[in-house]
Amino acid sequence: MAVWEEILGNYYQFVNQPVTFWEAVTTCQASGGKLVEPKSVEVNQAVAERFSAMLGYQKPSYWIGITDIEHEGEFRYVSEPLAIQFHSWFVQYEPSNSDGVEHCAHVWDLFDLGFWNDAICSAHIGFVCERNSPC
Ligand SMILES: [Ca+2]
Ligand SMILES: [Ca+2]
Repeated sequence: MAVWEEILGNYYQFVNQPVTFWEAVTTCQASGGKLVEPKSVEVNQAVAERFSAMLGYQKPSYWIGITDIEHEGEFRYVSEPLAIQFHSWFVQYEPSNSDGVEHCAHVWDLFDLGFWNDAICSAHIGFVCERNSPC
């Protein structure tokens, strides 16, 4: 796995390999972190910008650790059963729960950098892991 990079006091791994949402969750846990849970506009944008820079300033698509799999429309963090404190849904259009099957959140390269969509959890995209210490 890639090195842990410091951003605003936490540490992140950027993985540009297509996996499902739950594969991303377990891979981050196995490396001692969690799937990234952006809790401020500053962190959300800084993480998106760093991943974009890694990709030569293309926009990335990647899972974030937020799901409404238990109760439709109630988005919670994967790591703790709390309603999300911050969101960056693409305004007025997302979360759409399209076809009734979109329960996993991601940053989508279709949108301006850093905006979120809800997608089907079995889609394959990259992911970002987060933890609060470098090792
Ligand atoms: Ca949903
Ligand atoms: Ca959607």
